[in-house]
Amino acid sequence: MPVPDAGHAPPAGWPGRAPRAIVVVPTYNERQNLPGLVERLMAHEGVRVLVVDDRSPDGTGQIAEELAVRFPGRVGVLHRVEARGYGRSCLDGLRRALAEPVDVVCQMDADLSHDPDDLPAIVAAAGAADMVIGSRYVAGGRVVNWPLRRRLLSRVANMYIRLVTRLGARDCTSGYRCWRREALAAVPFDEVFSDGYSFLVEMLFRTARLGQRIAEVPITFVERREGESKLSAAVLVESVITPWRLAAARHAGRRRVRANF
Ligand SMILES: Nc1nc2c(ncn2[C@@H]2O[C@H](COP(=O)(O)OP(=O)(O)OP(=O)(O)O)[C@@H](O)[C@H]2O)c(=O)[nH]1
Ligand SMILES: [Mg+2]
Repeated sequence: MPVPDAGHAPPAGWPGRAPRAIVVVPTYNERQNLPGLVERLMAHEGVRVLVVDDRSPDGTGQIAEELAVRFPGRVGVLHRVEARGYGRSCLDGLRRALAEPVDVVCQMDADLSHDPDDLPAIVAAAGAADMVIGSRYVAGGRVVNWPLRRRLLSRVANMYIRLVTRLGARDCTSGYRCWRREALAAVPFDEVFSDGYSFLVEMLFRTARLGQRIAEVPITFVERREGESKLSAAVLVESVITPWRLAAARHAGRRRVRANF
């Protein structure tokens, strides 16, 4: 039995009023990209930003503080002191974001691979879904400037994840996402085990597992122009193993041995 999801629902508006959104942005050495990203997000009404910085050696944390002064009440900064990690940073940021008076909680990368202009469509789609994925792999979605090797890796990774976990989403590894507040709050944060990028698969799995409606909205993903990639061997290994851990939990749940989810 596939993990339930609602397929690829079309964007739907929020009846009555514009939703209040917060965007969690994990950063590690993004000083060249962060100001431009935040400025473009600030152009959207009702949008706040929470930067989660992992003591970036290039001073991104300080730049984030300056942005918080420039956009009071709309930009916040979380300086992490624990071990560095994409997944842990997102988790800490999402948890903090839930304390804000918002209707939806989003996350996106700082390197401008995710277009801030795609945000309104993603947030709008959360009017009719519990979680929305900014997706490269639904009709209208695109990837720009990725070498063939990288394209293949991403495609194969998604096939692998879908096969092992039975998730229905086309783009399980996109870091551009949005949850309705209640849907995100229902995820048991304390049980999340991923440190690196497999956090994305784990959160999607846990959300789907709760029976939440998941939609995908097409995005154009553009390869970063500034700064460096942080992919490590440990993070890659974790990405290969995580789908099996999730699948095992699914089977255990079915046999009612021990439901972790
Ligand atoms: N806080 C925090 N952020 C991180 C960490 N690693 C990556 N990030 C951020 O997470 C986002 C995605 O990381 P990227 O390095 O762009 O990963 P990627 O898109 O797979 O790789 P690229 O092709 O280089 O863009 C970016 O905003 C990074 O700055 C980390 O350990 N801690
Ligand atoms: Mg990137």
